[in-house]
Amino acid sequence: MSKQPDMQTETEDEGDVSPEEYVALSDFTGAGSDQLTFSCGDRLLVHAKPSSEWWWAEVREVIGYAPASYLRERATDEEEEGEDDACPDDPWQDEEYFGSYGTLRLHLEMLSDKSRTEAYRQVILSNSASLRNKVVMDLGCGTGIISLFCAQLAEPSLVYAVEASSMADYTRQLVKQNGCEEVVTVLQARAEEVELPEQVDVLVSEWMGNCLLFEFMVESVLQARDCWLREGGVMWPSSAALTLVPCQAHSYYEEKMAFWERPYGLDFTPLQPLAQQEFFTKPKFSHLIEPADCLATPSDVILLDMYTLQVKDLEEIKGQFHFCVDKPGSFHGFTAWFTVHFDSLETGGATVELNTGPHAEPTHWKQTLFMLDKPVSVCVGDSISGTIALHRNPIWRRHMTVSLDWNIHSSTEATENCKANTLTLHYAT
Ligand code: 6LC
Repeated sequence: MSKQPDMQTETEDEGDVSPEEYVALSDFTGAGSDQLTFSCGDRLLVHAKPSSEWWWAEVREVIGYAPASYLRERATDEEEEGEDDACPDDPWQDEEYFGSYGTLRLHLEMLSDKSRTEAYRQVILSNSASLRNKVVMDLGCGTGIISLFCAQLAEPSLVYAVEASSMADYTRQLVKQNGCEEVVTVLQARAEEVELPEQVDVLVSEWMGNCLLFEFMVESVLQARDCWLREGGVMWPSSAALTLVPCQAHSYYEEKMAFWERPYGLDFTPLQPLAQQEFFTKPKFSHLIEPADCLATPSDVILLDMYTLQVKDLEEIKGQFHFCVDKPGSFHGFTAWFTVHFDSLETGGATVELNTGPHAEPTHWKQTLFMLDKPVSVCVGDSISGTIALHRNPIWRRHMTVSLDWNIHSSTEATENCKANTLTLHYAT
């Protein structure tokens, strides 16, 4: 373990602590002058680890921040010779991932989320007639709530409840306890490896992560669709949208950045660049934005069609935005959230929606906040346009980097920010 940089004196920094050697697992292009750009296989010297996501490192005598998840510790020369691939043992981190779903904490959080759970219940209820005699697969069933709704509110012929974690043992008991064992079959397996005796009419799953895609459980759903969904079968959810809005975030900015201006009457502003790197270069996942902090009308930037989306499409997903500021204020960042839609099994039947945005009931996903380096004051009529790109981490398959590239055009010449301001920000997860 290296020492935390904030515990070092300057002399220690230069003398005692020798940098650690790391190897780049993949290419990375830095955004802005304080992030490094490097190629797969490059050797980096890591000088400090100010946060778990971004390290202060050196490559070819250039110093800057590098995303920790792109680096692996360099083995000794002898070990290095024997290694020909840089892949970690488990890029999906399945042991840790399914381990956490083997305990109750996350299931309690998901089941306590009324908007989420009621949305799935509503989907089953409003399609109960059409679900009669249908075969359903519930992918990642957890405690089996969706399968139990199917069995109790409709009359499917069978529900295959697939769950990879050890929770599956309990799910089997819950199915029995609620008298649904004739209809619901619990299979403890990764969906990618499960063998079903037949194809299914409906593939239902609650796969959405923070900022929609984090965890990338959606890949398992797409693979199951291609293997097990019959021609003309239904996907629930059927589509998903990621929505973005430019916003104010006064209290978060105060808490993490303005704090350093005059704590206890002292000037701590030299710490602000560190604060920026530590707090603002990763998304803040558990943000709840007030509708009043939206500076423009939110806009859908990415739309996913669950029937046509392919696993390879997940590597890089891009969207565009063009916002017209309708409220003067401090532009602190962008907030993102998602909405999913469930098509009806009946033609012309009503669609069910699960919306995780600020105008709907809060969910356990909350919203995701991406902070800018510095706030920009904006006026009514200014326009903020740009692109968003979700880059799946080439090594750690459940992670992604979000890049926002934006510029502001001021509506009034008088505004100090009237020049176009283009900036790309990378947020690593
Ligand atoms: C749902 C996660 C549940 O789905 C959790 O119980 C986890 O163990 C299970 N799960 C995830 N991926 C798979 C898979 N490939 N095969 C079988 N079970 C799986 C909530 N998480 C999100 N909505 N993100």
